[in-house]
Amino acid sequence: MNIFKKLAVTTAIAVSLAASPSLATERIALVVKSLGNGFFDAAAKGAEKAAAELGDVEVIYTGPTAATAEGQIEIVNSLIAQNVDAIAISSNDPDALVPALKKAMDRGIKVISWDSGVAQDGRMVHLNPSDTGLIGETIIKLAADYLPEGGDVAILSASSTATNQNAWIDAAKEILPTKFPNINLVSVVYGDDDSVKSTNEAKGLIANHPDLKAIIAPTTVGVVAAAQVVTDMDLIGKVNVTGLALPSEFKKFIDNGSSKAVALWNPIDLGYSAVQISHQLIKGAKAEAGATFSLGSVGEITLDDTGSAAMAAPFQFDASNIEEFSKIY
Ligand code: RAM
Repeated sequence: MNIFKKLAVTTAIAVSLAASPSLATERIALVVKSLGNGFFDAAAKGAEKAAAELGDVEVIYTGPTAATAEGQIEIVNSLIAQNVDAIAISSNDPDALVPALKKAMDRGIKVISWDSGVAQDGRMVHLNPSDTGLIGETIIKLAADYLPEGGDVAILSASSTATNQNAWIDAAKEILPTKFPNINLVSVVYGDDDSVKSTNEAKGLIANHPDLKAIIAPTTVGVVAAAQVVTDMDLIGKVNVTGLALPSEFKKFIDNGSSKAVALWNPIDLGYSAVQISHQLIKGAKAEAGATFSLGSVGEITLDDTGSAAMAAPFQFDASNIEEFSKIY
């Protein structure tokens, strides 16, 4: 008899002990497009770094197994049920997440998007890694720099609804005719940030476009898959792979010549900054046009009239520097 009473009391104490520190702790959920992506693992490292600097901040690193909006909606709903203090999301779709994120904001949860945005009414702040137009131009230039005569290029993207890749591809298409008139974009395909699908899409591009000179993959998952295909099919020197790549994952393809150069920004700084912004919103900062947010050791940003801000210019990696950066991210 008493044993049950004792157990109940012990459990109650255990619950209250666990609950009391977490009452003071801010819980910030870092929701990524999908788990198992090295880019997001690096961002999570930065998020942890910010949490450690701020103190009393817990980062919940989470995301679906596949890069879908449906998977993220389920996660957002469960974070609402857990009553987290903030949700910082890299979204698989600009619109599909809005109702769930609105519900979160209605409950007092602060919501930001980072890396890949949601529409303005689904978040308070959006943090771009870099200027969208500049990224669009950079990914084309990376191919054009090694094609003095011009030629056919194709894009292997992430998912067809990814806000960030779609914005970069639109920006690239816009400047192509004026800035790169001899570069011919023959196709855009989607590998969903999934290695197997990206590999198959890269093979399809090569089969369907015999004169293809470059594959541009503005995704760290797609770019590795494409370079592996070019390597395996003995196409090094014929098809140059470029785009946005994580140096630690991509160094071997600069080394083997399947790629001349790629670009990216610092994903650790991006995750770090997302947590810094979330923390300031929790502390009462207002997300309005002209508002300035500190990014801790990274600097600061000022919101434009869409509640967005951009970080630094993308950085280029080639044989001269990829070794050094591959040790960092
Ligand atoms: C992939 C993801 C991410 C993107 C990078 C460049 O890891 O699609 O959203 O920013 O590539």
